[in-house]
Amino acid sequence: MSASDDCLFCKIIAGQIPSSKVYEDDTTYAFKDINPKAKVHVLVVPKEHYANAAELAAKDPAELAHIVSVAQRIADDSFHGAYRLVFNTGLDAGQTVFHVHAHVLTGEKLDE
Ligand code: D5M
Repeated sequence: MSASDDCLFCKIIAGQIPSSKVYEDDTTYAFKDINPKAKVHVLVVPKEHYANAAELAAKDPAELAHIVSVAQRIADDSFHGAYRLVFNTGLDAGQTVFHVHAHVLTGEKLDE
């Protein structure tokens, strides 16, 4: 699936809405969350539009694995490789943007 016209994160990836970029490669984009819940809070997204983690896992599992490796790299650079990875999936789990994104929380010791 390609960019969705009314998707906030597709617009961020396309540079139509500004973001604080942390990492980018051919398939993946990472940027600082606008409402950080940890000292370092980065969103890692595939450039292709998938609604949620389950859809990404079904259609492009290699990209899902790549997102985990990008999260690891961010945590290696920020906090000796320790991090929390969250995919909110569905309205009732708090998903507000329906372009799959991994929340990478790191940069400090996290509450249990
Ligand atoms: O997470 C959606 C996340 O997206 C939430 O933590 C805020 C963040 N967000 C929303 N708009 C922006 C922009 N413009 N830049 C950076 N971060 C943003 P969810 O899991 O869907 O609740």
